[in-house]
Amino acid sequence: MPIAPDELGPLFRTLFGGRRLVVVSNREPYEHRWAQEVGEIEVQRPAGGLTSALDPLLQALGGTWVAWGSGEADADTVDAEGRVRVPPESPAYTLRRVRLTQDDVTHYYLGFSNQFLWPLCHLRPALTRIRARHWERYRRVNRRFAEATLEEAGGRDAVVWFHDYHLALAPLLVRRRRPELALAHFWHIPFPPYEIFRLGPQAGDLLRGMLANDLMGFHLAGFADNFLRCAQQIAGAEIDWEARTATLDGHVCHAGAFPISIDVEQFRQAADAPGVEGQMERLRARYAPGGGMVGVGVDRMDYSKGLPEKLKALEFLWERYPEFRERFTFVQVAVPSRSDIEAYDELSQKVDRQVWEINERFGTADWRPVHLLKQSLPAERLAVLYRMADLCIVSSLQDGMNLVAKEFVASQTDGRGVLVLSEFAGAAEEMEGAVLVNPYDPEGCSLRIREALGMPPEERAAAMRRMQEGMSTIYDWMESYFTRWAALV
Ligand code: ADQ
Repeated sequence: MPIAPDELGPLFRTLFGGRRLVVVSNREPYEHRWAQEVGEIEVQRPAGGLTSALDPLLQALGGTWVAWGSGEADADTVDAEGRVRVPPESPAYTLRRVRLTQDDVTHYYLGFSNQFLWPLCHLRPALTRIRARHWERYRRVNRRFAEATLEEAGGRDAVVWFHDYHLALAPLLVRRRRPELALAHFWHIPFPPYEIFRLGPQAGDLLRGMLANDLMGFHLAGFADNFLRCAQQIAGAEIDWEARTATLDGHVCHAGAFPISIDVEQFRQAADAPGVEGQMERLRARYAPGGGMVGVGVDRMDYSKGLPEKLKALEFLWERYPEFRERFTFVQVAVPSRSDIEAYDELSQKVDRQVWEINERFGTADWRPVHLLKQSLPAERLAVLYRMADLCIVSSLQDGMNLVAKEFVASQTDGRGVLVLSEFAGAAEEMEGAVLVNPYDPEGCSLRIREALGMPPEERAAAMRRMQEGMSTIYDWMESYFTRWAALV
């Protein structure tokens, strides 16, 4: 039975007693910005499955969230300690903002986190930039996060939950000062094999930081195993492979697989809301005015998502199988991401070029094969797009999980659509019913897309049902993570 969102607060209290929850992440759940009108401050909730799922839990428990204060008016809304109570309309917990300078953002965030750790963990060592000042800032900012976390934990017994690759060093800094605290970390991206991770000169420091946790969570068992092997080979930890633990300096860190998911109900309800059928008709009229099938892709503009590879596969499809010209249209939503980094800017230009070439080559007066929307869409609009689509293509070259695959399945309330999914997305391990593809092989991929488009309705519906029935929620994910963690501390 899936756990209801409002059962998580009571579950947490049962598991951890009166201990205070402190969540630590780079991204914050509320951002203050200057509104258009002079002198007005408005609040924005950055979109993201994790922030929207953790926010109600913190509201129920009244803990603290430590994060980078990235909004331009953030500093004007906090007290002298950098704290603000949120949500603004009915304050329930504390948001502790860590203030970063432009140099911090350049070197810690865009530099070490996104030009070293991100490409390394996504098996793209050629894209890494190793710079002493990136590392120096990463260490400094991790120290600032650790100090803020220690202040928020106070003298009380706290449970500290770190998120992601921006904060690999903070756990050790906290552990050294407060050895008795319960510390866990969830790593949202892949953890690479030893042969790749060791390429980083700071691999040992990063691992020692992470090993200070009681629990290191990953999406897949394979990532947890990679982490343990690195801990053994690089940091010299002692590994118990059966129990999946790494012991270093007398401290035991457990590694486990916790595949994340989404708020399934939210997407299902948005896809089934009143008025959606009219919206779907309008979308179809816009994208496939002559009828025919519509495919969608929804990705951040990131090289790990395999956008050029997806477009190449589509190009092969229209080239080799002309029957799909004017009968199959593709809508790619690609939200700009990290555009200050050269590799991302180049990718964006490459994708523009490819789309232009495909449209020049196969387009007609009445039909455009690919519609590229470089914008962010609210979850409700994504749900309508997902439900309308006959096909969704997720072509990641490497992906921790990939939530788009799950959002598409949750929104397919008519069971008409087919999920074409890269075998290199974590989601492929659990989504039985998806048509698996290898995005490095565009010709093979185009054949699989062709098969998917030709799949009879009963077969599509059965595959979709299988995936829908097998899908857990983000609340189940938290339940299993907390249950495991509580058993260790
Ligand atoms: P991401 O790399 O961001 O997350 P993903 O899991 O696909 O990748 O999540 C992207 C999210 O952004 C989805 O919820 C999607 O709806 C949203 N999104 C994408 N394009 C959008 C657009 N144009 N408009 C609005 N929303 C858009 C990292 C890891 C993943 C892992 C997650 C969670 O890289 O592997 O699944 O964290 O742990």
